[in-house]
Amino acid sequence: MPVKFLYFGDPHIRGTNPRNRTDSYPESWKAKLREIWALGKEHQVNAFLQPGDTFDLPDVANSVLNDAADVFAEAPAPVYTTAGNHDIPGYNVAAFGTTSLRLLERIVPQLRVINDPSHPVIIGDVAISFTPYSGNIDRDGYGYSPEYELPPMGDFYRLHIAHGMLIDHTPPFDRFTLVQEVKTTAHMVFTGHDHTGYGIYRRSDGVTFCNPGSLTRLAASQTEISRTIQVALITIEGGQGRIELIPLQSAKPGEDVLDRSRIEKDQQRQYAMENFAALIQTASGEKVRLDINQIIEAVAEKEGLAPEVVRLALEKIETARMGEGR
Ligand SMILES: [Mn+2]
Repeated sequence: MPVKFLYFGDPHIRGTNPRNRTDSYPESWKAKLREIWALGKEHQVNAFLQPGDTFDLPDVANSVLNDAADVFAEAPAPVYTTAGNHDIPGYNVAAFGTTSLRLLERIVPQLRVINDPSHPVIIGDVAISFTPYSGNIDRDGYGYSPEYELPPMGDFYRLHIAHGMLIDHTPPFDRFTLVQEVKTTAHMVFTGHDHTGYGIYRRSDGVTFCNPGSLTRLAASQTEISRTIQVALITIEGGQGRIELIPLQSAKPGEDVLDRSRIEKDQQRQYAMENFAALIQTASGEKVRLDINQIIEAVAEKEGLAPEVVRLALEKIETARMGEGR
C-alpha cells in the first residue's frame, strides 16, 4: 500500500483583506482549504502536510480563530504543520504556547503542530520531521535536515518540512539557503516561507526538494499575479517517492484578486528605497539594510546586545506592525 500526503504552502489565514486584494480574502482561504480537503479525500491521503504560517499573525481575533477551527475540523485526515515566522511573536518559537496556532491545535483534534525536528511523525514506513522558523534557520544551512538518530530509523523514507528560505537561485538578500548546496539526511525536503516557490527540484544525489508556493496571493507583484496556486501530491511506495503538482480550481486568477494599479507604485517605492540605500552606502561605506529585522540584528551585533533584548525589540515591532491585520 502506498503512503500518500497532500502538501500545501503557507495559508496566512486572516480576517481582513490584505492591501491590494479586491475579492474577499477570508472566503478565498476557506474555499482553498475545502478544495484541499476534497482533493485529499479523492486521493485517499494519509495526512495533510504544511510548512507553517497557518495564520498571518501570532494572535488573531477570536472570530478568525473560530472560522479557522470550523474549516480545519472538516479535514478528512490529520493535518501536520510547524510554526512559521508569522505564527510566533518575534523569532521566538518558545512563545508558541501563547499563540493562536497553539489554540487552534487544542480545538481541532486532527491538527498537530510539531516544532521539534528530533521527533518525527511515523506513518507506515515514512518518517516526517519538522523544523519551525527560528533565529537559527538559514544560518550555515541549518533547518533542512531531520535531527533524529538515523540508525534505528534507517529503513524509513524520510520527509523533512521546514519554514525557511530554501531556494534554487541567489536572491537579492542575505539570509537564504540554496537547494544545490544544502546538506540533509532526508529523501525529500519541503519548504514554504518563500511564497513564489520553485516547484520541484531533483538533485543529482537523489534528494528531491519541493516548494509549490504559498496558498495565497498576498502581495501585488507581477510574480504573485501570474503564478499558479498549486498543491503537491506525494506518493511513497516501495522505498520510492514521487511528487505531482496539482493546481487549485478554487484559486482565482491573480488579475481578478490583486489591484494592478498598486504594483507600479510599490515598484517605484522599492526603487526609491534602494536608490536611497545605495546613496547612504556610498557616503558611509557601510552596507545599508532595508529589512527591520536585519537592522536590529546588525545593531545588536555591533553593540553586543543580549539575545533577550533583541527578542523583546523584535516582538514589540511585530506587535506594532501586525495591529493592522487583525
Ligand atoms: Mn509565509
